[in-house]
Amino acid sequence: MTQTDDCIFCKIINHEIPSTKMYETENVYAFADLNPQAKVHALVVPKTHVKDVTELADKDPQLLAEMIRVAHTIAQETYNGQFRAVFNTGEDAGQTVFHCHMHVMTGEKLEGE
Ligand code: DGP
Repeated sequence: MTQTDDCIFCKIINHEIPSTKMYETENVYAFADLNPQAKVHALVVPKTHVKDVTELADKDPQLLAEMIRVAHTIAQETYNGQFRAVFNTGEDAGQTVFHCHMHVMTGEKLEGE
């Protein structure tokens, strides 16, 4: 079994598990979070399996930059271009799915920091 066989986000990217698509490029998929924390809450993921953003930054910084551009596009299409981006990195930081993902929250004026 490869690392990706039991990865829920790999299954979403491969359409083995349904999701609400918000945006897609050749290398990046974005879909609605199951448990939204804002009016618009997307998960932006690289299509290749890497466990977290630190691994992605080491292996493919251009892909990380592409994810930011996708976040900006979603925020422009759904709101005024402004958004909050969060990468939970590691169990102690609240990461529960170990396929790199960026939480992108937008669609309204957000409370907190
Ligand atoms: P994190 O705690 O940073 O690892 O966030 C994982 C997020 O993934 C969490 O906000 C809920 C979301 N999530 C988990 N499983 C699914 C799923 O099957 N579909 C969708 N759309 N989101 C999911």
